[in-house]
Amino acid sequence: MFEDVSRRTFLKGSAATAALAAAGSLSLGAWRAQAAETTARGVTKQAPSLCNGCSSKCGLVATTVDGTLWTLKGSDTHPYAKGHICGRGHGLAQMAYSDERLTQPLRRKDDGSFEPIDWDTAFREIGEKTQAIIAANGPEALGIIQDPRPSGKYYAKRFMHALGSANVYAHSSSCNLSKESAYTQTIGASNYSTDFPNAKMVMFIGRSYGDGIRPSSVKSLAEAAEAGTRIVMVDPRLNSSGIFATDWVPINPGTDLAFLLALCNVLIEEDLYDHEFVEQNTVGFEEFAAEIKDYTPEWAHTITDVPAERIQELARAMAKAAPAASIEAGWRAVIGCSYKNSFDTARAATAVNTLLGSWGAKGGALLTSSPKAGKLIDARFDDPPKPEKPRVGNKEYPLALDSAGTNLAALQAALDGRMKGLFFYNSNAAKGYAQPKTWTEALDKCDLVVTIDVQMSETALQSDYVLPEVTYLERLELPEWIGGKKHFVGMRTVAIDKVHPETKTCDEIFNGLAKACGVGEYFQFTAEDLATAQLETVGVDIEDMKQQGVVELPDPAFTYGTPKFKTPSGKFEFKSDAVGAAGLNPVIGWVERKVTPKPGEFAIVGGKQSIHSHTMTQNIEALNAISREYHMERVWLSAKDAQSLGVETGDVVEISSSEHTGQVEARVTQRLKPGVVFLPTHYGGDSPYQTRAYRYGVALTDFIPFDVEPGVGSMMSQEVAVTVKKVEA
Ligand SMILES: Nc1nc2c(c(=O)[nH]1)N[C@H]1C(S)=C(S)[C@@H](COP(=O)(O)OP(=O)(O)OC[C@H]3O[C@@H](n4cnc5c(=O)[nH]c(N)nc54)[C@H](O)[C@@H]3O)O[C@H]1N2
Ligand SMILES: Nc1nc2c(c(=O)[nH]1)N[C@H]1C(S)=C(S)[C@@H](COP(=O)(O)OP(=O)(O)OC[C@H]3O[C@@H](n4cnc5c(=O)[nH]c(N)nc54)[C@H](O)[C@@H]3O)O[C@H]1N2
Ligand code: SF4
Ligand SMILES: [Mo]
Repeated sequence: MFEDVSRRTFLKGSAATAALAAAGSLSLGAWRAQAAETTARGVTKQAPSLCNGCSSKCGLVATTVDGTLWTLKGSDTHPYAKGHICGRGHGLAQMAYSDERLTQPLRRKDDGSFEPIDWDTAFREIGEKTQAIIAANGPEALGIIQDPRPSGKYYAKRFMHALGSANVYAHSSSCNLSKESAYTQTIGASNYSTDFPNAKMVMFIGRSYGDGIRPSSVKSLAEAAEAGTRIVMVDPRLNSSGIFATDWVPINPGTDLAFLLALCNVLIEEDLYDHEFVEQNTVGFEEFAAEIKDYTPEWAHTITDVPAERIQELARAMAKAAPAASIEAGWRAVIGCSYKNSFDTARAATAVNTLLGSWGAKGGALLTSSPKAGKLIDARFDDPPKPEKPRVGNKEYPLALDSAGTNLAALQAALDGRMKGLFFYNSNAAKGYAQPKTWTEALDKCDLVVTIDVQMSETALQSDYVLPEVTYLERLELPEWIGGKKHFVGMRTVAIDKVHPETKTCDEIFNGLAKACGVGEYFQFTAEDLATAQLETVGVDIEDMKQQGVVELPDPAFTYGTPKFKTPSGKFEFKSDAVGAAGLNPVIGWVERKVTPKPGEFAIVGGKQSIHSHTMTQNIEALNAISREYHMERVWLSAKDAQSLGVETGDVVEISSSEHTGQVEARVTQRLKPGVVFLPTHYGGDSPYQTRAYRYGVALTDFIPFDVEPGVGSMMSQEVAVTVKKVEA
């Protein structure tokens, strides 16, 4: 429950969010004086919400003074926040008050500029154009792409299905699609977690809790390090989780699959694997063992540049620590969407865990369950009929996780004229999901492009209509169901007063669009109506939810022990018929990355920075200012390569690929493997409406040729080689 807070609580609040109310920078003394004055003057309130800074959607509590945001604090009860939100979570709150927000609907003119229009006109024109596309090409010529948000994922799907189209896509092809698709084939679940409190050894394959932050993950890693757990980071770069690691294993980018197969080779050839687990719980072991016979540590060394003895030592140590040893599940980078072999790299990671017998073991790799709402009785919430035709892309990319699909299939369909109308919700696909030039070409060919956003993103910039949503702190959304060892439900409530009168909430926008498109009968309720009904099914009163923000649901009674693998065989699948049917090797085995840098070229890898999210935060005033202060946009070069190129920190270098040439300052470091350059992924904006982000730094997506991972549909975000040279001053 949130009672009104005292002045003391304010003084404990974060300086980052205080900067929202206090324009410009203040000394602590001046800020305290202003805090005291403001709180004495106004009415203070607290309300819970969920951060929108990334897919973690951490719980938070917003404190307002007279309806304006004053401070944010991480929710104590939210399982990902555990009392904290990260720097992005604080900074993102500035979005509500940004001077560069979208404040009214816009229509693009022939010359590419935008003119404000009213909502009725926007809805009417979009409705007419949508209906014209359906009449001429059928509903399958329409699609929607969204980065799943609690209300967004529900309304996007309902809207498309009501129109008769199955073309609903998440952002995943540029995030975790290969991983989630691979795990679905091997373990029958799209993700798993590490039992950190009991683990003896954990290996990270290109995943950094210290950069790609979730507060609870950072906490569990720090505690494991404190407890003496052996923590191995396999990464061409010593990432910011390095302070918690016992081992850094620098590796050639895109070769992790060879490393993992060699670990398996040692475990099998030296007979260090868990025979009982393998016999009782797996299929295809014989074929797998035959497949990897030649993938010796010596073989892997020639590909990965990791010494054979190091691979042997790591495999033996994992076996010794088993079953309290595992490969951590990863997220994006190498197993998520980066290479032609990302899918098999992810499969191989789960194979290691299987040989160690760590599934369901204390200290091992855990499969947990998730809660969901029960069946709703009210007929208003009944689903629209299932669309007749399957989603575009299902045939070409049959391994893509069903709940995500691959938006790149929609892009390909737009290029060849099958897709005529695209909607985007909370998604900057045109800058983040594949080569931007290819997106531009595809969007140019569409008859209708509609983007629902809060700022003028690169995708909005290329849309016919731009619809402004209120920011996350200004809206109530559908409940967010959170799984794990315990179950929770969280929710956004209206935490701050609406800032711009002509902005609307997600449900208002989709209800308006649906009505204009002639399918309003499926949208006869508000998000609050539906949230109330969904919460009732689990015995939670929405008024309690509005107070608490996060509620723990009945204990799912998690127990250790071999989990049920929801695969076709009911077992771990070293060999999968579905993978074979998709044209890939049914058995987990070696696949080479598509592009291997030649002598004189560099591999380029990207990665998160703790204070930014994707493209969304680059224009946030406070976060952009921090980036500029610390030159965070710089490309990393290893000391060895810098020396041979004659480059020092602060020098401008030119990076060139087959697709793009860009200039940026260099940061020379010992924390990177020679032959590799590292580019933070949050820079190089192309929207002139975002003046702070515009052309500040360079973007990795610009350098990547458009291509799609076979069978799976990921963007292969690092399949390119670059050259680097110093730009003489
Ligand atoms: N600060 C911040 N945190 C975030 C997000 C954010 O945008 N910003 N987004 C959230 C989301 S949606 C995601 S998907 C996660 C992503 O979380 P991560 O997957 O951890 O993110 P990345 O930074 O892309 O990659 C992690 C590491 O992989 C390394 N790497 C790159 N290529 C290779 C390779 O070929 N092999 C190996 N072994 N390592 C490689 C990089 O050097 C980097 O240190 O972060 C989440 N948290
Ligand atoms: N260049 C680049 N591309 C990337 C990444 C990267 O770091 N850099 N990361 C990759 C990863 S891991 C992922 S998960 C994806 C993420 O993909 P996206 O979710 O598309 O992430 P963003 O690029 O941040 O774009 C989010 C868009 O949503 C808008 N937005 C923010 N808040 C709201 C809101 O409340 N309502 C609405 N309607 N819109 C809102 C933002 O203004 C922005 O235009 O991107 C991938 N692609
Ligand atoms: S990890 Fe940070 S940005 Fe992501 S939801 Fe949590 S607080 Fe927000
Ligand atoms: Mo992501």
